Amino acid sequence: MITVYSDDHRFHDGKVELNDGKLVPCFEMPRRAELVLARVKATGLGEIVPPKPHGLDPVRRVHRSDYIDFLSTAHDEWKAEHGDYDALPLNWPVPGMRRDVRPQHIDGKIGLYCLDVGTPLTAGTFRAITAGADVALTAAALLGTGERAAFALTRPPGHHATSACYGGYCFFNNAAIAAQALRDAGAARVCVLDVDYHHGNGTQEIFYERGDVLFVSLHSDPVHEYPYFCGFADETGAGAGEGANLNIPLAWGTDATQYVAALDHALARIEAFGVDALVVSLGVDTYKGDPISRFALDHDDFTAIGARIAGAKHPTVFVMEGGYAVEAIGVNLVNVLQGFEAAD
Ligand code: SP5
Ligand code: ZN
Repeated sequence: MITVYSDDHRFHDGKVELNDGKLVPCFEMPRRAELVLARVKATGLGEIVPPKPHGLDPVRRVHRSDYIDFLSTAHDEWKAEHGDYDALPLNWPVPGMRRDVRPQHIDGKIGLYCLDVGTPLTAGTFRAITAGADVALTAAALLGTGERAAFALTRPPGHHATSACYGGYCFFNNAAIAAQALRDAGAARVCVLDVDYHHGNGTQEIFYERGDVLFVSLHSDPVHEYPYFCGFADETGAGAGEGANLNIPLAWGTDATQYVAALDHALARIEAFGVDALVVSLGVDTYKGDPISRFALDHDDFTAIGARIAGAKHPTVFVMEGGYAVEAIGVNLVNVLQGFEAAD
C-alpha cells in the first residue's frame, strides 16, 4: 500500500490544551506522525510518496469559503491583537445569542468558528492543514490509478471539523475532502467509515443531507464522551440524506469482541448501501492504553479490524485521525493497514 506523507504537518505544533480543568501539553503532537512514518518504513508497508499540490478548490467543496478565509488569517489577527502565542477561544454564541452579525474582533471570530477550547490554532496551522488536505487528496487520486488502497499519513486530524467550525484537534476535514474528491472523480456513491474512538461530528454534518455519501461511525457513546452533543443512534440523516447516516455508540470498556461485532454491523450496512469507494477515518484511540479514551482494544485487534475492512472489497483510502498513546500509535495504526493487505 502506498503511503502519502508530508513533513509539513510539523508546522502545527500546539503547546497546551485545557484538559480536566488544567493546561496540559497537547495530546495531538508531531511525534504521532513521525512514529507512524517510522513504522511504515520498518514494516516495509510500501512506497512513501509526497503529496501533489491541489490548491484550495477541493477544500472549498466541503468547507465554507468564509471559514477557510478565517483560518488563513486567524493567527496573524490573533498575534496582532494579543501576541505571538497559540490562539484559543473564550466566548461562544450559544442559543439565544446572535450568529448573524459578523464579529470584527478576532476574539469574536474565533468563538464563531471554533467548537472547543482544546484545539490551539498556531502560527503554522494553516500551512500544515493545507499540506494535510493535499495528502488526503493525493491518496484519493491514487485509487484512480488502479491502486486498491492508499494511506494518507496526515495530522492534525480532521473528522471533528464541520463545514465551518474547527475543534477536537481538527481544522480541515481530510476524510470528507477525500470522499468529495472521489465523488468528483466519478464515484457515484462513497462511504466514510469512521473508526476513531470519538464520533466524527464534522463528517456527519458535512454529508448529513446527502444521499450520495454514506457516513458510518463507531464511537464511544456521547452521553459520556466527547463531542457530547451529537453522535447518537437516532441521527439517521435528513432530506435526501435520510438513511445515509449510521451512528453506533459503544459503552466505555468496549473490547475486541464487542467492537468487531459492531464493525460487522457497520460493514453490512455499507454492503446494503452499495458504494464505489470507501474512506476510512482511521483513529486508533480505541487502544486500551490511550490516555484520553476508554476502550480496550489491543495491538492484534487492529490487525483484525483491517482484515474485516478488506472484506468489504472496495477501493479504500485510509485517512489518519486520532490515537494518543504515542509510543504505540505506529504499531496500532500500521497493524490495521497490514491486516487489510494480508486479507487480500
Ligand atoms: C481526532 C480526535 O481524536 N480528537 C479528539 C478530541 C478530544 N478532545 C477532548 C479530550 C478530552 C479528554 N478528556 C478525558 C481526560 C481523561 N482524564
Ligand atoms: Zn478520536
